[in-house]
Amino acid sequence: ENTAELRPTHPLAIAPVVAPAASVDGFAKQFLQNLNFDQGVTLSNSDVNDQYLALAYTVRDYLMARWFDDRAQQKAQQNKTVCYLSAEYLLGRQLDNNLLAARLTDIATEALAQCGIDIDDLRQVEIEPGLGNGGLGRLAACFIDSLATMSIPTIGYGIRYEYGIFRQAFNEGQQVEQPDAWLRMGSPWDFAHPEAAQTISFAGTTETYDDEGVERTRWVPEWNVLAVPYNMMVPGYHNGRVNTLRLWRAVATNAFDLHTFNSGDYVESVRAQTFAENISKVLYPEDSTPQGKELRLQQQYFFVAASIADFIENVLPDDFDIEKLPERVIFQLNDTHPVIGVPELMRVLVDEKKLEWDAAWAITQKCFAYTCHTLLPEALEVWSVDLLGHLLPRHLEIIYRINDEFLLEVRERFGDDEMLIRNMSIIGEHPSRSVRMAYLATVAGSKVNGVAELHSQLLRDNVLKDFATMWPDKFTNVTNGVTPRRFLRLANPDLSSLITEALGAGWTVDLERLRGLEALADDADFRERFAAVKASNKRRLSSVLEARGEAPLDDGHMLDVMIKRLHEYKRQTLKVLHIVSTYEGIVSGRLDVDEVQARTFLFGAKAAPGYGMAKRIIHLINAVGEVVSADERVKGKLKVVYPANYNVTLAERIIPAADLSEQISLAGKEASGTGNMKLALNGALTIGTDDGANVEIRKLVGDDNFFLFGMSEPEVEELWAEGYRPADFYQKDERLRSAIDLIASGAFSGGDRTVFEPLVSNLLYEDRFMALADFSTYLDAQDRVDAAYADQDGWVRSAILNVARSGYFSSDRAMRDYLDRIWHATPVS
Ligand code: Z57
Repeated sequence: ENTAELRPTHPLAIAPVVAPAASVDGFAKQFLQNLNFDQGVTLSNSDVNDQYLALAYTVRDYLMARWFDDRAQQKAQQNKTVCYLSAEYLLGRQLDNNLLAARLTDIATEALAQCGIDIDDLRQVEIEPGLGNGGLGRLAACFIDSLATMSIPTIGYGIRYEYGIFRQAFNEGQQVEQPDAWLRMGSPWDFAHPEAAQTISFAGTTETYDDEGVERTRWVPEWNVLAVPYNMMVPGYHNGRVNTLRLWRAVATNAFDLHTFNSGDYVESVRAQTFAENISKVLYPEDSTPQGKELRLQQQYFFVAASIADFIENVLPDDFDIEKLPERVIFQLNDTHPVIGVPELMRVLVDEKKLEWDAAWAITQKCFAYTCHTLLPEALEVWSVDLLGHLLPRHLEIIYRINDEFLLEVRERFGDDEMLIRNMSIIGEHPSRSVRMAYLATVAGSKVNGVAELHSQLLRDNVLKDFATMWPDKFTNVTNGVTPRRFLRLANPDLSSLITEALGAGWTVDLERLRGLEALADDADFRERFAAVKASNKRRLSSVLEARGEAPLDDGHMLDVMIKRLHEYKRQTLKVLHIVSTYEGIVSGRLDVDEVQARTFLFGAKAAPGYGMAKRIIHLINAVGEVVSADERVKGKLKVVYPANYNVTLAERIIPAADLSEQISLAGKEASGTGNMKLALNGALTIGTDDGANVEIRKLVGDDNFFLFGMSEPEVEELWAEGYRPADFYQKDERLRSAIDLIASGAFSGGDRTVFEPLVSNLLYEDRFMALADFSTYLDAQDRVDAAYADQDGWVRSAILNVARSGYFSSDRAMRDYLDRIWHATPVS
């Protein structure tokens, strides 16, 4: 940042920065001032967006002094800083979170009311920064919230995409994607710092040179781009701490490509600059299925190289001894997306700081730790050697050397087992030569963790087995968590009040205190109040849906929700088969409609734009919904609601209203899940497989308060090894046959049998995620759900116990685990 030493003489410039008065008048004054002097409008001329922006500026003003302090302290202190490296941060709306953190909600509400403004109207206009796809990006946002709340010096580093996750619309039941121009109405929560830009280079060649008798290598890049940081405040909850989220934006340098500039083609060279600026243009919309596109590798290197340089140059003191780097930083790799940071730090240490290779490698290994978020083989990122070597020639050389030395270590340890060497090599040879980023991260990292107990175990047993044999102590687990501030305190204010009334306010930062609710599960009066909160949350959701043009929710319906990315392994089709089967039961007379439990099935899911099967499943859900919801024979007992564009904002409304949480992935495929935690914490009961964090949720809430079904992971493996034939299940199970036949008959596609044929064939002949094998136990479990729901008292009791026993899933606990097991960083006072 600003390195020039300013010597102000005016007394006001020397005085410490102070926040505006924390009073209704102080707030109103600051708000009106911001409206006038920053938005440039009078109150009577302002529109709701002006007012929202002025309100955001006002909240910022209250946090600013703390932010200055914490950044100054960051530079001065001796503490270790957690640098969270993540290509995604799915933040959700900022206003309410920041008001809450700064204890300003009531003051702001009253101050605005005195100006004739309903703060709720302003809340509505905030466009959430959707800089992530799903679980992984949302996890990063929860983590930085918890770290700020725990006073851990943290910098979140990432990319300021100009377009976040696409906006989803439906056209005749099919997904269409629209660009998410989230910056269009202004971005009051971030601060550009062009003076702190980093120049990031690409391509070119490497050469050796004589450096006073020492042969060294240097990279001679071909083109470059400026990385301009945008800082966002990350306020802790009620602790005065304000950490920083630093997101990088790509801006063309004056001479981005020396060749075109020197050729005299001025217009072409200016046009070519847009090429550089494309780097931070758009978030890749694939969740778990990397595309291997060059632009994506550019994005990864762009933000990681800028972050490492920024930390070393701007956060560490000027005279810092680089050999002490591991005492001052841990770079946490959020999946493989930032793993190119490993050879980048090596390049900085060896080529620029001129350290010996071995010393540099020892430092690098201590500075990185790696979190793996998947088990799906197609999700494990690999980069073709050609592409990586073209874009980052020096980094490829460094990766080769890391691999050579690593494979020597393997030989020393295990002998010349050539198959083992092939299997463990960071460079894969089949189907083509590529860099296995998860292996690079595992070799380089001080620790490797999975995101739930089962997932971490499967990593050790399968995906990274040989590495776990070699370095058993490197592997650990940290079960994911979610922030109770956003997902309970803010999203569910009525339940929060009820809890605070019962237990006091401390639960917001000490979620295990929810245990105190256990005793109240047997209190009829408390159950009644708890049920009233759930009913009121459903009405609130109903009006949100109505405002989006959906039908209102019906009273007396169980709200059965499946909200997550659309992916075959998550098995939205299994949910559809349940709906179709129930519908088919009613119309065929197998089920007495008057005996059927009234349910609303609510889906929220985006599909990656290039994922054809996922898009077909969306179409099927909408098509089934239309037929089932409208069929008079169903007597309104089954409704399907699928609001478009599920995002964090909508999640905050759906989760508090949910009765039943669908967590039905094939065992061994969902690394953790975090929606499952949010729903349990808000008193939904889970119907789920023994997968990811479901295992831990069930263990904590108890079998009586959880509906388990389906094969276990070892059973899945066994059936798969035997040779899975989904058609056998179709033949054997009459309910399944009828449901699939109904879809195949064209009943949901206006009689056209071709529309869903690819989907039906896929189920019958492939069914990679074994929906048919788990169908019958799923239906049995749904019968148990219906029976349990019929006893409302018992259901509410279970719901309360779910809340009471979900305190473990706070991201504060997850952060404590990272701190103890991986980071060894400590809070600042
Ligand atoms: C993503 O959202 C997740 C894993 C990935 O490899 C990628 Br890429 C994106 C998700 C997992 O699917 C969830 O199971 C997990 O809860 C979440 O990451 C956070 O760990």
